[in-house]
Amino acid sequence: MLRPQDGPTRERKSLNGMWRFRLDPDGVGREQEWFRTPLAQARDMPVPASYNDVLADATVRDHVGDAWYQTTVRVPRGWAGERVVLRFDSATHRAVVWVDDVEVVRHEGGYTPFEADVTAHVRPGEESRVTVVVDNRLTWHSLPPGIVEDGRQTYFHDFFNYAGLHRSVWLYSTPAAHVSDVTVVTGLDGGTGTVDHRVETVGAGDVRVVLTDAAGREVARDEGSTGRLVVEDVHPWRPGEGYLYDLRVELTREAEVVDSYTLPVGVRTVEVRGTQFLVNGEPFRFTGFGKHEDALFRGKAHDDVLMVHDFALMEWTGANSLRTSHYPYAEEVLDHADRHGIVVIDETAAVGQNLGLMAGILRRQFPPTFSPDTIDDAAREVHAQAIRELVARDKNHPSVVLWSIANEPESDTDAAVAYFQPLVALTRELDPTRPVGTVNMAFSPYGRDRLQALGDVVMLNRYYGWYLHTGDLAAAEQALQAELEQWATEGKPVLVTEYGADTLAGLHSLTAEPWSEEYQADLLDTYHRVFDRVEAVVGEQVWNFADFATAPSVGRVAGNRKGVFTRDRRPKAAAFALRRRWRPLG
Ligand code: BDP
Repeated sequence: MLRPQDGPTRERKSLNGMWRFRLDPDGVGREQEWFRTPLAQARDMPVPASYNDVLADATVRDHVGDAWYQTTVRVPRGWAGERVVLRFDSATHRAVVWVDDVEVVRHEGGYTPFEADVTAHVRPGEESRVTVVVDNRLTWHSLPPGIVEDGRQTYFHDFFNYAGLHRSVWLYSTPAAHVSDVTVVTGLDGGTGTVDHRVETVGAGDVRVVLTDAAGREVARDEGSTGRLVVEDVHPWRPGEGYLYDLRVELTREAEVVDSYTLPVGVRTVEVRGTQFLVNGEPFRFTGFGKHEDALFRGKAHDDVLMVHDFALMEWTGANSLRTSHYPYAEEVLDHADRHGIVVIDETAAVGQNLGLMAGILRRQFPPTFSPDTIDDAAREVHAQAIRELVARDKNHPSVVLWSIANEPESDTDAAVAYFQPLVALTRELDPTRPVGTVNMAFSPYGRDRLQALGDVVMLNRYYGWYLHTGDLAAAEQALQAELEQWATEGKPVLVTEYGADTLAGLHSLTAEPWSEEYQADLLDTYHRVFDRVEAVVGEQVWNFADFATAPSVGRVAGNRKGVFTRDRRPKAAAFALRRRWRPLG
């Protein structure tokens, strides 16, 4: 799915800014057709933002159900005769959209874009009313899953259920005949690069593709909707150096360029060979973090300032990678990673699919995780659609090297295998060029887990020294080493996608005291000693980059404190420890 862009044949108009906003606690707005009139009793709400923390109002923060957004937009006069599209970069967790009185699109899933061709419903030069109802309820059929009982929301993942319009909203134009999709797959053979392209179009015309280097010089061109461009003396994209070419895709009729779309392209390869993870044929070792889209006031809103700052802090630590735990991030993040050579593990919003674990944590009984009463075949189809949308959105990003289709699902039952087998197969079918896997949790260690066998890499979240052997790093070191040696026998690369300890910034201790800054740094050092002794370990991603908001719980102090930075991005001692390991030369 192509992002909107400005170009010779296309224009964008941002709908970001102040919208009108109203909660719908009784769920009557759809029936009363609130979209037909200016939203009554509305308050101001900035977009993009999670609505939860913007106002000083607990009913907004803890709202369960529908919330309404409304704005007006004047369609540029110059767009007469063009195709006009309304696009939401995300709406969490599901939405219905009206233009004036007409429903134009509905979408399930809070972290991927959706759009509607609204040409028939707008008039260039005139104003239109755009109304969106956003529903934040999590059910057995949503990703992530949850349950609503007596108006209260329970969920099974460890981050706050922020909702709203978290990302940009656009109105954009394209010509009626246009480029509707582009897929590139790149290859390297010595100093020669290849860019295979597949272009989809709507309407009559011929396709031409032109590849230019970062200096704007043309390096290859081709005619036709599929083909291979060959780049001599290629400048590859590589971790640490986000070199990008531009692929200009044109739809032409005779001498006229009807539509033009420019896609940044990084020429690189990814391959799993034995226990190695190869980028451009060379062993790659992941350092970095599991992150969250999370910040004060704005919740999960995308924000360029915060993004650039977070990448600067990651670079300061020496991180070369991140996992988009636990949902697809804003596309701006992937663009930035592309440009800066940061490697990304791209994850779906499948988190909390383990009711056995939650029974212990929430102290209540649950039916089996994967069953006709819980996560069933219909839920699996929602998951499949989320994978389709993720791959469709992110397939062309050189930074994305690995798909993670679930975090810590139940993984030791026949039902789990039956649920995941087709999803792994689907991911491979949609994208045969990237490895795929699921992330394993500690209660399904080697010998018990049955999902890692399905994936191309082993991904493990481990908390020895925190949830297990709390305060005893010597025992943690032994246990971690023993388990990693077992996983190494799988013959696949092993990535430790989470390890860490909750830490209250400013708490210091001479002894091995959990929650102190020294304990967090010592725990990371302990893990690193073990990683360096087990050759199959090719990835270390600390949990978490920064402290983040969660639902209230006795194990959380105003959120999860496993950040090596605080929520306002101040370093804890562990940040310096990581920098010493990942950037030994400063
Ligand atoms: C892991 C989860 C992650 C949690 C983390 C923790 O993958 O989302 O935040 O544990 O407990 O199980 O801090």
